[in-house]
Amino acid sequence: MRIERAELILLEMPLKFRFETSFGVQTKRTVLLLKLYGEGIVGLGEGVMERLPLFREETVEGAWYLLKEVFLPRVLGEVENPEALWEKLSPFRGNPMAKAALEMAFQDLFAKSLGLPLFRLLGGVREEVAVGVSLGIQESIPATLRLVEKHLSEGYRRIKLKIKPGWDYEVLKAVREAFPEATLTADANSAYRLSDLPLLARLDELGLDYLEQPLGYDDLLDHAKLQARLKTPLCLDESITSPERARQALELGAALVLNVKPARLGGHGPSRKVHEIAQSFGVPLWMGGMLETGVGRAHNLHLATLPGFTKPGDTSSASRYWEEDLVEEALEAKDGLMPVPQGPGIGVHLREDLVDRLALRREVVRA
Ligand code: OSB
Ligand code: MG
Repeated sequence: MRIERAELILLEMPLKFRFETSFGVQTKRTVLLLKLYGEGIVGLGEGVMERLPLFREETVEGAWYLLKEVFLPRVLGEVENPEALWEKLSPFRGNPMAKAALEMAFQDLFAKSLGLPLFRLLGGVREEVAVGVSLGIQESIPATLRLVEKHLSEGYRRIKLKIKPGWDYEVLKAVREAFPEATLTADANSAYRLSDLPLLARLDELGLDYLEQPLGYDDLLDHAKLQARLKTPLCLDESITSPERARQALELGAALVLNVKPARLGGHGPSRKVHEIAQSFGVPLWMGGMLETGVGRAHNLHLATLPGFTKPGDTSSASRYWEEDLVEEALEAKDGLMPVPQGPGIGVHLREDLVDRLALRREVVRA
């Protein structure tokens, strides 16, 4: 299966909720969609980089440039399987989000060419994925309690609250007191320093399942120092950008849990390596999210069927995020379980009418 042609599409999707984190407020997603064509089949990928480098360093414009001018010209008409694609991309350093958009679209195309659902190719072992929700910073504690109650009653299996300095211990304590049995976690998106140890140590009394990325977005060492002082397991997200970084994090003791986002790791291939490394350390995984449309979320669900994903992920129902999703299939959780779309590849189909309506820019690249 060779890629004959590619199309890059930039579009904007309004979010149904205001999503506040320690690094900013999001009210819409900027989506870089990638379509790969070969033998009459289409493979789909989604970039999760944003306009501004507030989560990691990559940006939409940087990824657009790299895909159009560097990565696509090297793989179009050239590569026949995912291994050959990694080989072509391997000289280029970093930029895992841009590489992932291409790698994941190609994995979809490749699985479709074999007539297999992607999870079969990846080594998945289940057909549904346990999920929780990631809730942004709210205007008050009562508003947070109402939101947590709503999502627990919808069946979500874990509540993750975004925290930042000044919005941490009190809100988590209130939620813990109101819902003593809930599986509760907190995600700081790098808002703290090691010198915040006194505050972070107080979180130990709240029975969090884990604390996600409290320190620097690229840090391992300080997380290891912090983990040595906390009972609460640390989970790394931003800091894990490759299998090597995952191995180093686990060797250092910088985390006891990992958040896997294939779009942050360079795609499904590198994510499977992270899975293997985590298994060898006995470290549990869960599937993260970047507010993806149905394209990226379908990819995430397929990967989350691997055996090491033992904690509930962030792939919650499409109807939480969007009035209209980019795909025809409704990706909805029932009882906190997301069915994995069946059918070849990622098993979802683009709503071309909606893409046409929302597209801000499109570009075709040929072999
Ligand atoms: O840190 O996990 C994160 C969304 C955008 C950027 C970073 C993160 C998130 C989320 C939301 O937590 C996960 C989702 O619902 O897709
Ligand atoms: Mg996170």
